[in-house]
Amino acid sequence: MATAAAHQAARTQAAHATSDATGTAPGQAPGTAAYQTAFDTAVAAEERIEPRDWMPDAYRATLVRQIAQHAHSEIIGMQPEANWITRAPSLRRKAILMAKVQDEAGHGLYLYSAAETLGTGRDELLDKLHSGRQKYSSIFNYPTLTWADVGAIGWLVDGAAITNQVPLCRCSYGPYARAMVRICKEESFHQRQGYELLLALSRGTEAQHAMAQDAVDRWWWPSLMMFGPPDDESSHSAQSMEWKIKRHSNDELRQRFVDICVPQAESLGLTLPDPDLVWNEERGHHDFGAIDWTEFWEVLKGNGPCNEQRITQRRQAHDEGAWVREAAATHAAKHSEAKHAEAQDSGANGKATA
Ligand code: FAQ
Repeated sequence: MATAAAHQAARTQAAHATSDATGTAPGQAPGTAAYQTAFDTAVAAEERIEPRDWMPDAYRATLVRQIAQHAHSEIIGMQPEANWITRAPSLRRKAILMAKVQDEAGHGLYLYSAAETLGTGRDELLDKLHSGRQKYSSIFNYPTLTWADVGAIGWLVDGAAITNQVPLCRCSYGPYARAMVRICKEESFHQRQGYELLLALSRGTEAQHAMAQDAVDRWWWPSLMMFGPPDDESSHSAQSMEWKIKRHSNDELRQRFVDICVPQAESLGLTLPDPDLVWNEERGHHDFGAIDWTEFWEVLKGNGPCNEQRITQRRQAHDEGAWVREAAATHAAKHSEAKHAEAQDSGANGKATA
């Protein structure tokens, strides 16, 4: 309550400053400084910034960048796993995988909607994705070579996503934080299905165990890269943490993920492909080997194994869906015309009887 009161006071001050043009720094619009104070107070007090609140332009731009990149990752991320739907080894596995891939589409929708609350439409964001002006997560530029890759994605990629995204449930921007609550619940199911799938393979025949190990060998390092560049090369972290968009640095979350995975790998009977992975008593964390950041930056530049395939397939899916978008828009226009006519009719009737 105390924090809400502080925020309210700052807002009142901002409103007052706007009306009498006080609290204005040189070069700022009247009242901007007071709005900035209200914003800073709200962020410091752990209050949520909502779509109609004033926010700095750079805060808005950072959110659009991150949320768009996140949304794009969800929909591009459908491709590697969808590759295995027709070849899932049983009806049960197929049903689970279909549900998971559909969930990813849903996550994309929540996130594009969150970006829309910042004044950036889905068409514009998709256009930027298709023309390479916006990114999606590096992880989805690797191929899914065997059925075990579906398990490795669930365990490691969804596991990394949860580690990164649970703190985003406390992001300072309300719509993004609320979208993340539901997404994280679903990601937990995804992570469990991957773990269970890998466990079945690991405890299966020798060939199945080898397939599971091979998948983990290939997905481990790219999963660590998902958390982004090391802190000293992360251009956005410091500002994003100050704004409480991000709550932890890239390296902190990466370390948390490694510490979570080590005992899970032991339970799975699989080995993480890092000879330098060792418990450090002093730090209370696992030390781990050097990440190949050259590979990460190359993937970001478009030179990963599947970059071209992923974006080509995405553009094709978008073009093939044009008729659905047109039909939906026509239906919505007819529906709104009918509603409008109905409202006019009842207005006219109301006047006639008055
Ligand atoms: N891939 O300054 P930072 C999922 C870029 S969802 C590509 O550290 P920031 C679910 C970054 O954009 C996975 N680019 O950046 C699923 C920036 O470039 P820019 C996606 C990356 O934003 C599972 C530059 O490097 N999750 O997996 C990556 O502070 C299975 C400098 O980096 C999210 O998007 C990367 N990995 O921190 C779906 C979570 N890392 O924009 C289907 C939300 C960094 O200046 C199947 N996002 N870059 O040109 C975040 O938490 C943050 O944006 C980070 C990056 C942590 C990813």
